[in-house]
Amino acid sequence: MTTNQGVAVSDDQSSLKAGPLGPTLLEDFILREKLTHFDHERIPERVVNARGSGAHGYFEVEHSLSSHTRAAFLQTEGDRTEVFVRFSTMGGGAGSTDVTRDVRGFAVKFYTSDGNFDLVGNNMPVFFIQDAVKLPDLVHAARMEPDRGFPQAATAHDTFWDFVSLTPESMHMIMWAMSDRALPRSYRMMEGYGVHTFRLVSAAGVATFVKFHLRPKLGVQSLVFDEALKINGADPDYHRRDLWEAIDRGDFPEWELYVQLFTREQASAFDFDVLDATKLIPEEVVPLRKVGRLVLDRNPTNFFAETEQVAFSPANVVPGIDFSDDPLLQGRLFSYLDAQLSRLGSPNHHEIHINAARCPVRNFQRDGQMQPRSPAGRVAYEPNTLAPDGARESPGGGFTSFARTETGAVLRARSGSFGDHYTQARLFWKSQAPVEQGHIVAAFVFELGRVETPAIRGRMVSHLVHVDPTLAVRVAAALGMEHVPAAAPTTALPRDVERSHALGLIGRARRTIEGRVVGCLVTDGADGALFDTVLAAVEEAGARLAVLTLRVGGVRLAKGRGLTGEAALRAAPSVLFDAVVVIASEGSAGALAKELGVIEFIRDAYSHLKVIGYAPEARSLVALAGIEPDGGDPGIVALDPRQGGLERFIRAAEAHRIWKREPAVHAVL
Ligand code: HDE
Repeated sequence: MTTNQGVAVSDDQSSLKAGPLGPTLLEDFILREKLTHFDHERIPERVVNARGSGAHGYFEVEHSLSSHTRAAFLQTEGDRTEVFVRFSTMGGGAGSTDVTRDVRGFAVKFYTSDGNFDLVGNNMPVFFIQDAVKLPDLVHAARMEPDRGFPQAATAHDTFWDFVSLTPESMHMIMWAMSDRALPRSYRMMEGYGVHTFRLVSAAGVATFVKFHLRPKLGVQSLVFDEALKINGADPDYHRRDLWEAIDRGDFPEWELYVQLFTREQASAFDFDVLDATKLIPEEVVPLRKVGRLVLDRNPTNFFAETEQVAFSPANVVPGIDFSDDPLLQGRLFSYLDAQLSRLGSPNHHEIHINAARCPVRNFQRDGQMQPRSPAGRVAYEPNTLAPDGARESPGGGFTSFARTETGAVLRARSGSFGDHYTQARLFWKSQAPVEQGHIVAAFVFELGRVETPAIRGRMVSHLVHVDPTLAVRVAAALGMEHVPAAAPTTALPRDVERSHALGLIGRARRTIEGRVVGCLVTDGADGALFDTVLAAVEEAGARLAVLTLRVGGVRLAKGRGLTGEAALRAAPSVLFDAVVVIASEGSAGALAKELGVIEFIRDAYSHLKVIGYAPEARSLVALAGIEPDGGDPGIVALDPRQGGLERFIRAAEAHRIWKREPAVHAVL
């Protein structure tokens, strides 16, 4: 151990004192250095998207995009590019919980051979606002209220809904934010979207508009709201831990990268504006085209150095990728570098390894705080004759902005083509399955139910009337409003739309338990052979079995074999698992029933619509939890291997949730 000056430290246990009980001496440079460094350990957290988790990986081209872009990393099938990805929540502080109702950040840094390209996206394809000038207002309204300092990481309060109900352009995004998309089961199970329209530019200089999409291989999965509330208490790091553990055990999360490509002519035929970030392009209108896969295969070595110091910016593009005139994107092109200067404190933050390009970086930018480079020579300017080998422009290969003509009067205005705020909100609503619609209603009722000012609630419902009258009626009724407010004044009434299959989750859920976790409660004296078959079946299906025991440590199975548990029941409520199994011994059920948490374990799994498998000996426990074992629910499965119970358990668990059970568990609003 040394000081930061490299001097060996002989004693790191006590400071330097005048006698064992005497005062500490100012001379103790070792103590002062250690405390000073500690006092400065924190850097400002991100002003938004502060809470996040990251991982390293690679992107591999599967279908060349050379026909549309000269971006080097998209040319050759099989080519791999190193990436770092950071997932985040938007609203909470760095120490807030993972499972809040929120949009998730999905930011990818591609370290390409032509420089860094950052795709700084979200898990929803649209955003709350159309113009960057409103971002500070949106974030101030959503965050904890400035006088009281609460609520943390929650939009269920007056200021958020006050702002939103005065901002009709947010209605489409609000529908997404009230849907199950705002409660992802895992970072590994959510989509990513670039949100804005960007441009691809080919070697011949031809531009094509593009939207970026990332689709998780495991399918999109969500939590149910009550489960999410409980997870926040049981494991505030639920998503962070899930990502870390999956990568740690070699279950590498994977996404497919797709693009939607369209021309200016196509864009002008759409009945919305592709420069408006509150709109998406339905897949039925412009299909998705696959480009490659993104794999995360390495956890950070150090959270601060990598995940905290990584600095993304939508302005980081490479030759072959260019911006559009989306006014939200244009504002972002300024904001991110500015935010990094405040957060990382130096114009040299690009030198930190996590931010540094992996290709050569050469220019005459010099000096500044925390400059790690020591460039040789007398020349730090261009043009010059004194450094013939110095940095020079690349007229052929360098970045050139897409040549276009921009005209127009200088003014502060929103384009009339941005004016329809309700049609796509309606499209989203109509594209949801009835179960999903029920969740949206319940989310509005929770959020607006926490709003203290009645006028704000009323104004919000007046927008829902445009989105869909039945939605407004259901929310108003559940909020106890005497009548549904009149529709909000608007100059652009919504049009009727066909549903878009891709916008729902349940309708296109992948039937799989791959990547999920089954919680298996095992008691002393339980049937070891049954346990072995459950373990084998779950692992064969690609999931993980977490063994839970009453006491931390483990149990002794029927024939004396010891089984190590990974957690004690009291530390592992069923909200942490995707499906549960109870293997109890003959006669243990009675004693077990008195154990704190056993009934809740089963009961919660039931009310969160999970699949429950039970050994014959645990049948009475299931009944004690208020569940009818023979009630015809396909998610309550007796694990009798001779009668195909195990097979039925796996098949049922592949559905993730038994949606049909929902009306039996709680009232659908
Ligand atoms: Fe951001 N955003 N944002 N944002 N954003 C930041 O950058 C900003 C927007 C997004 O994991 C900040 O480094 C403006 C849309 C992600 O490090 C800041 C506007 C989308 C992350 C900033 C937006 C995003 C951020 C805070 C309106 C989805 C986290 C600190 C014009 C497409 C990246 C920082 C990470 C972070 C500004 C809107 C995604 C302040 C001005 C739309 C994923 O620069």
